[in-house]
Amino acid sequence: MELYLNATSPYARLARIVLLEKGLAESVTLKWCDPWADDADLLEANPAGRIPALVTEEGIRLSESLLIAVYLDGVRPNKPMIAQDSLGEVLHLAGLGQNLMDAAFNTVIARKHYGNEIDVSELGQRRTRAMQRLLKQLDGELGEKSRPQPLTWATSPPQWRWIISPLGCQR
Ligand SMILES: N[C@@H](CCC(=O)N[C@@H](CS)C(=O)NCC(=O)O)C(=O)O
Repeated sequence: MELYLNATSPYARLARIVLLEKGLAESVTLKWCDPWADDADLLEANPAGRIPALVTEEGIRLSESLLIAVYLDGVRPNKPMIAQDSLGEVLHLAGLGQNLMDAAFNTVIARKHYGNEIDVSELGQRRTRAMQRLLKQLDGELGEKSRPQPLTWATSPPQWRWIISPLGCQR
């Protein structure tokens, strides 16, 4: 398989985490690219020019991080990460997380292209309100007790540090 990615995309990171968790790291060639530079190979894999994009062993081209995650979770003989009886609940939480990621990512990209003042535009304010609601909802649903330990540079296994370092986690 081939995975198109870069070092900073939260969406590509999601796909790579599933690869690692599923024990599929050895089965995939990582294709580092710049999605903003109309990379020809990436456009072949995903005409939208966005990462992550996955080309399967059969040559099927997949896009969209959650769809890629669902595909990878089904790859055999490795055990699925999501138990069938909790699928609905897991996808519900994944959807909230994905919406949060979209709002945060679009905020960053809009600032990069139009300056920080874009935050006070109607769309900028909508994204801010969406992030506030999503964080509140996730906090409420996950609760203090079930929340995993915060992932920091010190507490994370070395092989995960490349993932958290671009997130600005403490070193
Ligand atoms: N909904 C997509 C979002 C993917 C996405 O926006 N990727 C960004 C990198 S973080 C990208 O490739 N942007 C390039 C572009 O939009 O042209 C997913 O979940 O995979």
